[in-house]
Amino acid sequence: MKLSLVLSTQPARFDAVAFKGDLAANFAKIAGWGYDGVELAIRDPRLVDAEAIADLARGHGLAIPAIGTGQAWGEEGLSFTDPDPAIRDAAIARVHSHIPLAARFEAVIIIGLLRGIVRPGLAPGQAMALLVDALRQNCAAAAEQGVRIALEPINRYETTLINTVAEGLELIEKVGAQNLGLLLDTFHMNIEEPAIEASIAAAGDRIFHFHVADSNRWPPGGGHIDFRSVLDALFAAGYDGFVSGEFLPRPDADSAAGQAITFLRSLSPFHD
Ligand code: LER
Ligand code: MN
Repeated sequence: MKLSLVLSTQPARFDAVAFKGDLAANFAKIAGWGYDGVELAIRDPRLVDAEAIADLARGHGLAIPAIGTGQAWGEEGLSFTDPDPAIRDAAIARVHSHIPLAARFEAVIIIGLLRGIVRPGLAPGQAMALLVDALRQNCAAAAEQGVRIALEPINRYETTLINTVAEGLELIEKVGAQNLGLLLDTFHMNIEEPAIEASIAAAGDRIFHFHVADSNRWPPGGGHIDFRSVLDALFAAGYDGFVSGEFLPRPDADSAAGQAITFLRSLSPFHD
């Protein structure tokens, strides 16, 4: 099992990213715990030094399996479904600007809250049409550089658009792009899916990336999700990508990262 941890390249409000800021120190720590990769949360690629990141990744033997884009929503309010076309265009352009970096690191681009939340003044059907249109544009541009895009079903308390795996798969059908798949996150799945394992099986080879946090968004092992059963289902579905930790820094970031890898590796005789 290849494990990674979410790391933000800039300070950010989103609290389930345990590591923010000082990139060099965080890469060293993440490698030191024994993780195999770093998932980067990047608000704007113009703010990062790609060479420095490549050097750090190479120096520590860490892969960069995924790039998260949600901070452009959280910090700047960009979204695919904003009633203002200028904001929608800026969101689409922002994703386009991640493509060269994703191609360089062979990372998937994550679409989480950048899809937005249906705003007053926009009917749900209109929001869905805007989302389909934005994803078609992003997927076409990404395909030219061999990059894949992973849309994350997110629980109902954070967005009104695409809460479940079934809705995600329906959206993929509508978009009709081979390089569009899903990022499944056990925290959201625990809230929205009838049975996590069955939904993983339904998503099958459309699972492009995987986030782990426990039922309370604490590190795996801190809540009541049966991770052995969930990981069994994930690997039975043929998934061979990274299992990426995105959890609250409880009791603190370092302890959470250490506990997560110890717990997940304790399952690894079944998932090596
Ligand atoms: C991001 O990966 C995520 O899981 C969301 O909860 C962001 O709000
Ligand atoms: Mn997530």
